[in-house]
Amino acid sequence: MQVATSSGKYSVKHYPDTIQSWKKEGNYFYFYTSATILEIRVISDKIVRFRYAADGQFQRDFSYALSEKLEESPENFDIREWQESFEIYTTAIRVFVARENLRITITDTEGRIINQDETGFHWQYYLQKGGKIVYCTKLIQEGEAFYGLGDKPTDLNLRGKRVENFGTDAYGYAKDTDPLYRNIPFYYGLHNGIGYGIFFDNTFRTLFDFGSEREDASSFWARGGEMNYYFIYGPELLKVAESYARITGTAELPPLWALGYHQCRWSYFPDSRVREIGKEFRQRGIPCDALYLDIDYMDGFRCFTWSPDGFPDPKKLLKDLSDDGFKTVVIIDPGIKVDPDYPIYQELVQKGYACKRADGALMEGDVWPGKCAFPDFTDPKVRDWWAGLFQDLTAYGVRGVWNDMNEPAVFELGTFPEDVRHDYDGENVSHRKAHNVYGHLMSKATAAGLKKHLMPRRPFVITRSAYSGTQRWSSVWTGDNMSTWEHLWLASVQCQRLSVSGLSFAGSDIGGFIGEPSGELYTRWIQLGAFHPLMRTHSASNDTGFDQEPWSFGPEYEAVVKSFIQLRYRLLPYIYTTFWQYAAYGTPMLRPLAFVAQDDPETHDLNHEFLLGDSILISHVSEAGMLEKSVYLPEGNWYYYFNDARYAGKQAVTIPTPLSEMPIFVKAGAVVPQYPDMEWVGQRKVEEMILQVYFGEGITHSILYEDAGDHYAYKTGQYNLVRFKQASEPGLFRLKKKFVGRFEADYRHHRLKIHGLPFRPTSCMVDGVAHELPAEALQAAIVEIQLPRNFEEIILR
Ligand code: MIG
Repeated sequence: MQVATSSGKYSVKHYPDTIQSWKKEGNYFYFYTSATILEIRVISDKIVRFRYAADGQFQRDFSYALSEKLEESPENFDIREWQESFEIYTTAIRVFVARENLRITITDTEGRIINQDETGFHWQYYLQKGGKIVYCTKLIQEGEAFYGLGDKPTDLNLRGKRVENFGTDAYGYAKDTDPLYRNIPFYYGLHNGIGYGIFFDNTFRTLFDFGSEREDASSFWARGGEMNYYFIYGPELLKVAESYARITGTAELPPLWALGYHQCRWSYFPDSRVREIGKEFRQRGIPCDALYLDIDYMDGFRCFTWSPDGFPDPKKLLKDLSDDGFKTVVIIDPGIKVDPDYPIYQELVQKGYACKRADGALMEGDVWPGKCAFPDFTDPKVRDWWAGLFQDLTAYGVRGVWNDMNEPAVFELGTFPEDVRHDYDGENVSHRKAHNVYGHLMSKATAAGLKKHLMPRRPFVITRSAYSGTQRWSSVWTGDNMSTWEHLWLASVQCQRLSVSGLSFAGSDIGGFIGEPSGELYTRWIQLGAFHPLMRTHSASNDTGFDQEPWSFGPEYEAVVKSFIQLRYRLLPYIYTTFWQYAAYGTPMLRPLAFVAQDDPETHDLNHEFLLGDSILISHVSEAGMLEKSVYLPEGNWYYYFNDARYAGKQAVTIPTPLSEMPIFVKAGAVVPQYPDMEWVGQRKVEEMILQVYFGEGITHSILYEDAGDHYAYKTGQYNLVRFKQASEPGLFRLKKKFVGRFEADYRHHRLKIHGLPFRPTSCMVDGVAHELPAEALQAAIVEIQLPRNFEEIILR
């Protein structure tokens, strides 16, 4: 790779020479070559960090990505010396460091190669900009597939591609556009059934090549900073995801309403239009929880103000909306209008909180408000100040904040020039180093402010730009997509990719942001969106007056759209449980099939099929006029959601796809908890928790997590974790239930709906006592039984 320098002589690559000495300090190992140092830190039996000082000294060990509580558990590790190498070993892996050139080979305890350097660590001087370009190059193993890296709009498997992280306002991006908004320098490798991950924690522009430059080599590099990566062994890909979350942190539980349906537009204006939209939802009985105000709600696009003409009485508006069950989310951009009469601008400049150019001039650039200055979110004082600004918004009743344009985007320039200075928590760096964390830190400050001022309510934040770790405080959406079938496909791969990149709480602008979808496209998109952790329609059809609401395409489409939004609400307990798994363990909510069945190579290149949570498989319809679809089912048995037909896995099956259906399958043995119909979260007390139970032979575990859906009482034990175990056999259905926790749910009973019983039961025992049921109930296709909430076991035979 040649660097854009004026003279070729700068592009010489330097490689480490022989190890001359080494030392061990606790769980840190240091290897010294004549001019460079390699540090290896054992974090756990499966997580090891590599840091390479090409300068012969390490930089400040500081990261915006890391969870504050990165727990080390290095146990039973040590080092052995061999003639050719050093071997650091744990109970799960062996890391070999070649004496000759610091090349790394990592194997499992049986000696199977997990990951191996090709040329390994190397660097180039970057004379024009300063510092070094730092590289690491590895061998691609046979059949290796690569995943991860945030929002790249391309096939899930990145083999053969090169991608780049440099947050960009990618209005109307297309398939393969790169870079996009997010900067997630984390990828997975999968070969021979072995999965691992590499998190390259470097905030400069980073690049990753998976065999595009040279077929058998993968590389990652950064235009500055240090070679600093975490190696994570699985071997299960989902375990790698969980370890990545251990490093970069997990999300907090959102308010339950945030998992409902969101309606957005650029812009609903004025307030009367917002009220109309709200009324339409309620009159038509289409569930909806969140309404968004895009930039026009502000006074001349001044953040933290309200348009006196359009929104003269925001408090009243938000109160009325709230009485109708709507939570209001408002947009806040980073650009602060240069206006001497605008108090926030005055403070920003007087306090010295705005970003400055290298020579001290204010960093000014045009965005929506015209000329703007920009807070330096890399300064902790600025983040505190910013957090404080949310006091008034929350007092008006705002329940969520939407951070846009935070790549950061500037109209004439694209983004900030590289000379712009940033505090970077005391380090004082140029924009080259701070660019990829600007949106990450803006959303961090926003979330901190919202959390503080909404207390005891839970905040909801959605951001466009992100770095590794943003999941700790914000959700994301895929940005300015288009109303095309290709973009529907992209939305699916992007949300899956974000999910395995730590950012599960993601969605796309349903129907497409730019352009006008047909009723069919909108409907197919709603169907997919119903299974994305964040479900939001958004569009930019401001000038054309085109509407993009669930009822905009006529009654035939409206009916299907409504049925899928209703299904979303019925599934809320299941989706919330899946979110809890993500919040507790970092398990991705959307799981590409390669992550569910990594031993089955058929799954490695599947782009448009995924599991939401443990039991629901989705294969969305992504072409116009598609009347049937071939769906690959991984190992196990699967029920087609709409008719309970049962299919064996490890094969492709063809499913009819009338507009009213999309291939949805439920894993045999699963218990899927459901709510009764509701139009918004908190509309009324939940009277029963429905348990959709799918007969499956053998033992299957399912869970239900529940709490108040808001506030923090769950942190002190006010939650229930309900565990189901189905242990059925031919001629016998048996479901056991256990729970821990002390949350008092509103409902008193469960309604079991047992699907797919392969026999006609004649008796029903509940907790050891015969439970009388009318013969018709027992003989029905779906056996329906109401049981007290505290039942522990049911047996049908
Ligand atoms: O330059 O606020 O991605 O969702 O509606 C466009 C107006 C600015 C871009 C966001 C989009 C939002 C729009 N914004």
